[in-house]
Amino acid sequence: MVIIYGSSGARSDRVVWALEEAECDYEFRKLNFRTGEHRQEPFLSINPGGKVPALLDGDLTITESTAIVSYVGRKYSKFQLVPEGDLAKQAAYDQWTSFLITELEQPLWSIGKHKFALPAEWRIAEMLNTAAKEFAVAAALLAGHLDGRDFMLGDQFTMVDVIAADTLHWARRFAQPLNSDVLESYADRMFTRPARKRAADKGTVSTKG
Ligand SMILES: N[C@@H](CCC(=O)N[C@@H](CS)C(=O)NCC(=O)O)C(=O)O
Repeated sequence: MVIIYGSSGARSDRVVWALEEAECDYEFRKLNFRTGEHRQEPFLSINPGGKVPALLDGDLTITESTAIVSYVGRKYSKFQLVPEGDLAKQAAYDQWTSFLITELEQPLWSIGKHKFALPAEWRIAEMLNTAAKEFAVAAALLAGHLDGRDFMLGDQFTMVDVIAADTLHWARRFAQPLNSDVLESYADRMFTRPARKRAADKGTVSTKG
């Protein structure tokens, strides 16, 4: 059984959702951020960066949420949650994964950090407008891509949908407008998937938003 270290509302949400999509047995180990459990041993020996998610699968330790989500999809390949064989589809999967973490999540996380996550004395209010503009540009691009498509790669759900929808869920939680009916309805559709609901019922992921 795989072990996933995380905290509800953290990037471990996307991994738990991915594990549910893959119908993989897992044990969720919740770290208490308030007491700084993630910055102490034994967790630091698992991820010296002190961040979640981290996944243990036998002797293998993986960090970085998008890498873990893709690993889960590849390991449970019978569900075809990560493209195999078709080079163009693989490239599209990689392209959108990179876009989501570097173009969409990055300004959103800047907003989160400077609104509430960083210690108050580190926050820079002037960051917020710039990050909101950058987020709006990326969100508009994503909306253009999803217009007329059911899923990120067209007609088939893949793990890149987990990353996209989880990031849109963050935007909702941070009260960052999506300004797009396409994105709103896509996020709603993804969040009513049985696997995401199972994760929510287990209490390991955020349902706010
Ligand atoms: N790029 C990493 C980011 C991981 C990350 O920043 N995790 C946050 C929770 S969402 C964390 O553990 N923060 C604790 C801290 O920085 O002290 C990923 O995608 O997994």
